[in-house]
Amino acid sequence: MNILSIQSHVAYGHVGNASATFPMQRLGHEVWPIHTVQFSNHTGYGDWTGRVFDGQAIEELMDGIAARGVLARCDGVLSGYMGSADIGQAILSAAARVRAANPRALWCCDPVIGDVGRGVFVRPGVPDFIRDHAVPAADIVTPNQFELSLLTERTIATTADAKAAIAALRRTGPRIVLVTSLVTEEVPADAVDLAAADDEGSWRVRTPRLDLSVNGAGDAIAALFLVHILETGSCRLALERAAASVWGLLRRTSEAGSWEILTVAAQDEFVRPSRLFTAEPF
Ligand code: PXL
Repeated sequence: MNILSIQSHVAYGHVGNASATFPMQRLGHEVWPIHTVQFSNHTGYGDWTGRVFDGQAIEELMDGIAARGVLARCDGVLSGYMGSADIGQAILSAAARVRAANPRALWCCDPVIGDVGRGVFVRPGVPDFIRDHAVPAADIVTPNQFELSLLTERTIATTADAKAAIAALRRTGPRIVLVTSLVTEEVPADAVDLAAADDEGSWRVRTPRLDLSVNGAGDAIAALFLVHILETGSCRLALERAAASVWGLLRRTSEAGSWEILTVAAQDEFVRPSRLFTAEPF
């Protein structure tokens, strides 16, 4: 398959395209990465160098790819960290161009806004753009709990709250929602849930909580979830596979005491996860 992946890139470490591209390639897919920013390292370090590209830079690359006559062969669009609302517009138009060329292509939008520990870490204007324009147009969205809560303007304390928020988000447009980290009152203190829903139902995978704080894992989950949806057509299988691979990746990262996820060293986890998880109805 061919996946157009429009997100940030870092030279050092693994977030954005530097987290998402290789797992998809390792699973045998062609990736067409377009970078929305090119930074030295992720913003969690507090300082970095590099620059944010603009919407025009992305349009130019889309024009060049379209000129190769290959857009009809694009099976999926993956988007993540936007950098600015102007880049968001360019992503929206890129997804529309792919869909016009291949109506079966799916757009998976990872609504990168922030997380529970760090709060909002994107520029002003980006969260509103994501809520009002990107999410409604996407086929698949992959918020973490913080982003789900912000996008739906709901407090998520219980499983019922989470289910209601997922349903509310699906009503705004996307057919499939994956919540990449869910900690509600019902989740044991030593666990983290992932939950996914589509027209057929909703499922949950419970993984042992790992004691680490790294960036870029959500970017890998969204990438893996999209390719497994494209491969299997099953939300439930895609949830199980993406959860197992990223849990294995994080376990290896935690054991190594690494500050960056071990995207390369733990690559076998993408193909044959060391531990499997079974999804339950949610
Ligand atoms: O993982 C999300 C992400 C994406 N892109 C950049 C980031 C982060 C999180 O820190 O800094 C540049």
